[in-house]
This record gives sequence, C-alpha cells and structure tokens, in this order.
Amino acid sequence: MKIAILSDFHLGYERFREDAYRQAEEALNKASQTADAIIIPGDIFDNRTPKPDVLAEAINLFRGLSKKEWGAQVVEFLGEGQHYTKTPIIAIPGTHERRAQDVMDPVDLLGLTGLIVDVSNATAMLEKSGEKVAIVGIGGIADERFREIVLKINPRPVDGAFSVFMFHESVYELLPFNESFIKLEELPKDFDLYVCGHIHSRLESSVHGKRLLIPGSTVLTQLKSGEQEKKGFYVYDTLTGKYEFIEIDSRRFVVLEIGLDGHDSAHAVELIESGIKGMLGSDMPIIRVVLEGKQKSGDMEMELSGLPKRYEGRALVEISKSGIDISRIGEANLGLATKTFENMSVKDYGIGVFIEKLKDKNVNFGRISPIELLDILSSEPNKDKAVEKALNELAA
Ligand SMILES: [Mn+2]
Repeated sequence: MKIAILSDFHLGYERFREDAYRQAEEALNKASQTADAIIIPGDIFDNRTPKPDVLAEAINLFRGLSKKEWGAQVVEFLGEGQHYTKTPIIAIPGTHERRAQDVMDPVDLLGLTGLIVDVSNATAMLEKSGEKVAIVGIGGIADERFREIVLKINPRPVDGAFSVFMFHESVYELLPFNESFIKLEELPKDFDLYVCGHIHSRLESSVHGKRLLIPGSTVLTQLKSGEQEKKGFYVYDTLTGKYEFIEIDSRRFVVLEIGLDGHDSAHAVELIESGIKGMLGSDMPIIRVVLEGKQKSGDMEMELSGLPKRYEGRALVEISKSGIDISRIGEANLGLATKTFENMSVKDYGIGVFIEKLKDKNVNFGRISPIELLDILSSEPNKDKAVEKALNELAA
C-alpha cells in the first residue's frame, strides 16, 4: 500500500491564508494521484475554533477526494470515537487544534462529516487487496504531558497488519531545547513506521530501528532558515519500505543575513536593499532579512520600518533584529538621558529589558525566542488578543 504523509496545512493562517489553502490543495491532489491512502499527523487548521469560512475551505479540499476511487478502504475502527466513511484519509488533531477533552475540535468535526477519519486515541484499519495497514494515532497534546499519555494509552501495533504510529509532538533528539520533550526511545515499540507532524521542516530519523518520517508543513509559518527548502509530502510503500519526498509548488522563501559590523546606518540600509533586490522575481517571494552584529553609528529604524511597504507587490519583506548585538543593555539602565546607548533604537533597548525581566521570572519558552514572543505581543493592538496569541505560541 502506498501511503501519502501530509502535515500541518494550517488552514486559516492569517498571514499567508491563500498560500495555506493553495498549497494544501496541491499536496492533496498530487497525493491522491499517487497514493492509496493519505494520513495527516495534525494541524490541518491553524486554530482550534476556525471560523465558518475556514471550515468551508477544509470541506472544499476534502469533498472532492471523498468521491474518488481509492486503492485502499477503511475496513475497521478501534478505540475512542467512530468512523463515518471508508475513504482512506486519516488524521489526528495537532496542537493548534487541541481543545479540552470531550469538547469538539475541528478535526472531530471533519470526522463527523465523513470526509476524513479521526484517529485521535484510536486505530483505523485500512485494506487493499488483502493487505492490511493499521494507523494508530494520538492527537497533539502539551509536550510535557505526552509521555504520560503514551504510558496510559499504551498504543500497540495490530497483529497481521503493517502498523503505523502517528503523533504530533516535539521530539527531544530533533529539537533539543527542552528536557520535557519525549525521547525517541520512549515512543511506543514494535511499529513498522512512525509518522509525526508539528515540526515544520522536513526530517527523517529512526525509532526502534524503524523509519520516522516528518514531512514538515505544506505552508510557511515560522520563517526559520530551515524552511527555505521546498515544501511537500512523503509517499511510503509498505511492501518495499521505500519512500520518496514529493515537492509541491510552494512560495519561495529566502533568509538574507546581513552583518552590520562596521557599517554606518546609511551603508547598512544600502546593503539590505541590494540584498532584497537580488532576490526579487515574478513569484513574489517571502524575504526575511536577519540583521546581525552592531552597526557603527546612526539610527535606521525609520528606513527599516518602511521597507515592507516599499516592496509591496514584489516581495513580502520581514526584518528580524534578533541577531543585533544588544550586549550593552546592562549599561542602559543609566537611563535614556545618557549617551550610553546612542546607537540603539528604543525598541532594541526594550527587547533587552524584556529579556532581563523574563530571565528573572524563569519563563520557559519551549520553541520560541524572547524576540519572537515580543513580536507576537506587539503585532496585535488588542491586549487580550495579543496575550492569547502569545500563550498559544508558548503552548504550541
Ligand atoms: Mn503546526
């Protein structure tokens, strides 16, 4: 049986809403042409309570596929919930869709429509000409609780079937930021294949001597340098153990690293602009400019804030100042009236103060940096919404 593994569509992701839809559509269509079944390890939606028009996007994506003649069919369902279709599109909710237990999440809802089969804490048995494949799923949950859930549920492969364990979690060896992440050796044993979502870059590893495949997201969300590769999905053949990564036509993303050391602000702005111009094309790329080091003199805050607007329609430009040297923040306590941070913008000064405060409070960041957190908090004019967004990111 050929199984396509597609993940993290993030439908409704505000910033790149059309990309999220179009790239999910392309991945699903391509997958349906090459595979007998599709499995989706989480984050179909960007939000746990998507608006009706986002739900409509998902319904539109899956409705056509449910009418297709598939190589495999769902023949049995075990565990929590039930299935309402034989169409072999099997999914779990991810961390972005997670809601309290016994409360409907949007993947439950898709399951109810009979467009997909939700295997959160359940197993779907697929069959194709006598060959059986079991998809055993655990829905996305806070990283620190996953270990306990695995022990409690104790997912097991199914005798006589090629068994796939599908989950949506941070794994310590792949993201060594936090001791609370599950380790590869702690994942349930004896499965034939392991499939994980959550991580937005494509990764391959092994668990208990078997393959672990992480296809990455179909849409760009984190703007990390590892996301510059083409997006796509895996197709795994259960009979041969062979698999391939199939690329989709995803929007181009480039990270431009610009060192500020020794440059005055006028020269630095010139460097940034010529870098951006070198990356332009007819495809309207997303360009993240990462500034590093310490500029010699001058303030370029004004020029920088005008850049995204200047390239509107030609590129989506984002400026990251997280690499700027703010080592002199300590001295800045002397106050705004002194000259000790004349080369530093008020925002950079603010970032320094923010980081110090967070350090005092021993905040556990998980996967996002203090600068990213500050960006989230300052991107939203409504205070409550900003806090909600930040908490969602911290929990993601
Ligand atoms: Mn995700």
